[in-house]
Amino acid sequence: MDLLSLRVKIEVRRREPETPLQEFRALRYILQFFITGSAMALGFFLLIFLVLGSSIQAMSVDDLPGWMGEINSKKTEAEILSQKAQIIDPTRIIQLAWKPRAFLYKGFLSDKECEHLKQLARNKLEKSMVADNESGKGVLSDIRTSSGMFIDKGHDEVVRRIENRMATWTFLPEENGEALQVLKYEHGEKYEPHYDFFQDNYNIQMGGHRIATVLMYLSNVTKGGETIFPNAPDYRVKDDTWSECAKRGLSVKPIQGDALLFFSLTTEAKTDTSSLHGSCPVVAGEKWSATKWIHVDSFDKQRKAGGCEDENVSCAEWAAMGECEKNPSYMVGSENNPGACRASCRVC
Ligand SMILES: O=C(O)CCC(=O)C(=O)O
Repeated sequence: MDLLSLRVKIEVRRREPETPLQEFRALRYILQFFITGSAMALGFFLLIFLVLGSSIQAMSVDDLPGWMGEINSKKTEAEILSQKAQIIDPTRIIQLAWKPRAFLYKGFLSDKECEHLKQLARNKLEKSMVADNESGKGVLSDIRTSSGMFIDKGHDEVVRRIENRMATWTFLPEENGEALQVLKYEHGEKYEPHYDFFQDNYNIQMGGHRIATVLMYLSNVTKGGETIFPNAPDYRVKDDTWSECAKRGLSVKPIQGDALLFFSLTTEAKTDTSSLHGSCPVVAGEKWSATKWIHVDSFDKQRKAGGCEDENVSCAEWAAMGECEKNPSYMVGSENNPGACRASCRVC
């Protein structure tokens, strides 16, 4: 056989069609290649996903700057809590009435905060007093039969946080608030309807009238203990879950954690008689509440009667604009309640 015919024979052999077994093997290799490749790729992505997932879970919102719109990622727990304390959720606020202006904030305090305030008060409760209309001094009275005590402003971190939250909600500065009063009403105890604005010349000297009150409920009450506004209409049909007393006017059931904000002065800064309010007697269970009275002016800074100082850096400017004549109660005041710009108004 010459070389040429041998080559032709080899070529012919090479081009011989593959047997079905050979075709099957080739197909199997291709399939194996694809399946192994896809499984490896899938495994690789799964691994990446697991590693990333667990590290994201281990991070908090504070490890991901900007993740939830926050600005500073390195904060202490106290800072985070106080930042949260500032957050007011408008979806939890119910506008109850415009006369008086009254709003209910559902879940304003956490259960822990309620417990904390009750714990601070528990061993220090004394029979409540009311302000005497003549002298303004505290006196015992049948009008109010609860027991109470005061927690100093800024007493601890929790109290500071709550006071800060109240200032944010009411848009009224913390310095205008009195110390927090915690009250406990037992069976049959009540607070007859009264005004929070003053009718005496003594109390008004410190911070002027009380403009608003924040009343926080620290417990649930089985029956009774509702806060009532007898001069404000309430068109709801009240079933047997309400006490008889609560059926005479706008009333609010004490629910642990809820806070009631109402204003004792109108938007024209006049005393609002529709703000008459009280606490119905407790019929079953006991009622705990905490009250913050807020004044029109700073309660922390006590004015010295007869003193001759400007209390605001803008006094001279306001006086030059004629405010001493246009706004005498604030600028000049009276002997018992001196104004803020006596020096610039030249009345001392
Ligand atoms: O406890 C209440 O519902 C009313 C309390 C109150 O009237 C007050 O503290 O001024």
